[in-house]
Amino acid sequence: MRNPIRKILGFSLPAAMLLSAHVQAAPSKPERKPNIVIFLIDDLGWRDLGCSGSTFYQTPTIDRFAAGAMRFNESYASASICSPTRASLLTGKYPARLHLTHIMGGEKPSPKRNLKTAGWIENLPLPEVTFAEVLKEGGYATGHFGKWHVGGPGFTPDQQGFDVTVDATPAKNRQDKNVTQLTDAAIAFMQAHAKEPFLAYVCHHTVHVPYEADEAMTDIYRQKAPRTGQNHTKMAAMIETLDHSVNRVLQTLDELGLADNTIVIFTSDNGGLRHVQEGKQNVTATDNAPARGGKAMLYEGGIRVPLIIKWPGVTRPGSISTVPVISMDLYPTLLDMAGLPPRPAQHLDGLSLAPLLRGGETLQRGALFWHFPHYHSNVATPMGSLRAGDWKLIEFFERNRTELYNLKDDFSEKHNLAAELPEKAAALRQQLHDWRTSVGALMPAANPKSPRTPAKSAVGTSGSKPANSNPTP
Ligand SMILES: [Ca+2]
Repeated sequence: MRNPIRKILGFSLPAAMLLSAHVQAAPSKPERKPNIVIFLIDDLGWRDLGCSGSTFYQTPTIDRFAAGAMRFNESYASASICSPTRASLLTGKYPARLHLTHIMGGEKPSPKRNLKTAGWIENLPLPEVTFAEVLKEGGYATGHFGKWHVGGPGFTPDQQGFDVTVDATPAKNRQDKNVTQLTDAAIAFMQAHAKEPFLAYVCHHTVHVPYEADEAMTDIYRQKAPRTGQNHTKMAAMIETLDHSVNRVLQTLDELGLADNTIVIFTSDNGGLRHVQEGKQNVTATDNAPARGGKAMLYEGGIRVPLIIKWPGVTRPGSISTVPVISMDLYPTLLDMAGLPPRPAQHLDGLSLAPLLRGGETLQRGALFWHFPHYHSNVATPMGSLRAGDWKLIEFFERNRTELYNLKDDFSEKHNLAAELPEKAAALRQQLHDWRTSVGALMPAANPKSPRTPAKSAVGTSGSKPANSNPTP
């Protein structure tokens, strides 16, 4: 048989040389690292978007964005309140491992409480290497816009890898939780760094209390608010304003010609707040149904959050993952997507979601854990939890009591199976205790000033002082 190559060239070349000649003939452009935009929303519940089932809130931009991205239907926050989730996301570690398990300014020990709250740190230690520091080292311009809440003076975003940090200026009569101001700053940053890879970490203060919204927009929702369920008109207006922010940022990426090389992530720091005091009334802030509970609780409503990721050219538009994932997974995921080597000594508790974003269906992980050894107003007492497969166990430390649910059969956590399945409950409880020991979690102590003495076994032995405690206000 005649060699077709020889026929064309008049002489024969080894195949490898031909391949090499071909590659050299068409040099590819040097690959530019993808830009990264992360929206971290405050207190936005898992069902507070049109694409996740809300019929009252209007989020056309985020819904359209989700239709072109991957949505994680079983996404969790690392904690049911702000600061621990934020610290966890930045470091890739469980809040319990960081000993940053409560909010800045959280409830201190009180003689009225049954347990003496565990110690915690309020300032994320500077030796923690945040994902921003790694991206900065990797050549990224890094900007932080909005809420920080993991450290006071000396522990600010510029100390943790952000070149630029802009927070909102509190202003009288503001109508939008400073969403417009922060969006303007993020857009100016993206425009200024359009020619180099950038990370824009947009941490809106919305939709946290106090509720502030444009009156005309609120009025439109007043006309159509249902009597029950999601019906808070200012919340609806705040969510619409948030949608406008996302729209402006995505439009800017289009205008700069960067949309095809920008990873966009949208998520929240904890579940939706269920009730808010307005005057003498306790009204519905948002409704996480069919999930039970809300912010500060370890029921699904307190820890389930939206997570939508668009990795252009990789994620299949409109795809949905049902693998349980958690805030600290974002750190190794970001390094993976940016083509940077992992930092396994840092993001100890996170797993890269890149395999799922590429279309895979599993992650090699046994269970997810939560630890809240504190009190939070009248909503939360000290507790811990784990999810393993379809099983969910919550341990309440005050009463030394557990609740066990099968989320597949009972997503709303209505039927406590702890008494029915004592062996299952005991095994999961042991798994939770073993995990606490493995991460050095701090436990509440008995409160000698309390009129009631808690059951002894509910109180931990890990001590109540954080080992690396830094000054707390
Ligand atoms: Ca929050």
